Amino acid sequence: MANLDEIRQMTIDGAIAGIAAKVQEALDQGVAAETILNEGLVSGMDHVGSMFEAGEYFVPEMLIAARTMDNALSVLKPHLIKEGAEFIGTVAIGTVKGDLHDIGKRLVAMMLEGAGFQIIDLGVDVKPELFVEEVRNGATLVAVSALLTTTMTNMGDVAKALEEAGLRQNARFIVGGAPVTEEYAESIGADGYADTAIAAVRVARDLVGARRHDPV
Ligand code: B1M
Repeated sequence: MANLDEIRQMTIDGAIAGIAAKVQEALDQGVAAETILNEGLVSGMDHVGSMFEAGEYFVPEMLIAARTMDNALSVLKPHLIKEGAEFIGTVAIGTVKGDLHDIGKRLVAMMLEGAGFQIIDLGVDVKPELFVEEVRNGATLVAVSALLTTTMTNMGDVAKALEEAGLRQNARFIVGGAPVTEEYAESIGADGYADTAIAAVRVARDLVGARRHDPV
């Protein structure tokens, strides 16, 4: 579809100024928000990553692509989340310590918010202690994102910190992000793993819903 190809290409080119109007145009033509996200923006971002690996793009180009995606998401957000969902619980979400990637994490936060979670977004490069603090304050779900093979190894520290604070049973712990796998999630003692933002909602609902029925 012409618009999706254009949106993909604009993401690759870093068309910060024009992307919002193009996304709105696609929405007006009836293209689903999820399709615009996955086949336009995320596909474009994957290509940016490939160009970086090939030495054709550098960090500044990745940053410009990220800002382009930010502008697109501001238009897409109301279409990706459903209003008026029943409150399910509070989630403390962040990108793991050492990692500055935040687009995927923000997408997960957006979807969880739409599903009825209250969101405490701790940002990027989040120390384990900050998650612990939010669980102490009542968060029932901890969601951690990692985009680097070198930083995903820090995810286990979040589970350890919760354990050491005596709060591991107070919240469910889910992880995700491009390099993370289900096996890895299990190996660090996570309660759940999701490969996409939409899958994260399903996993979060299952875990927090199930926990509500646990005898305490
Ligand atoms: Co970086 N970067 N980056 N980068 N960057 C990647 C991740 C990389 C794969 C590019 C590549 O080489 N192909 C590569 C990692 C290689 C590896 O470790 N295997 C890489 C690298 C090497 C680096 C630096 C080290 C580069 C350098 O400095 N030499 C550096 C690291 C800085 C740091 O973090 N300490 C770096 C920096 C950056 C920028 C800051 C410039 C920028 C990020 C800006 C920002 O986020 N505001 C950036 C970008 C933009 C990328 C790429 C191109 C795009 C990432 C993105 O936003 N994708 C990326 C290549 C790629 O992903 N193909 C790349 C779109 C987003 C929607 O997808 O985040 O995967 P994603 O989220 C998905 C799923 O993973 C999932 O849901 C989302 C969709 O549904 N998901 C979850 C994510 N979190 C989840 C949590 C969940 C569940 C699902 O539950 C809790």
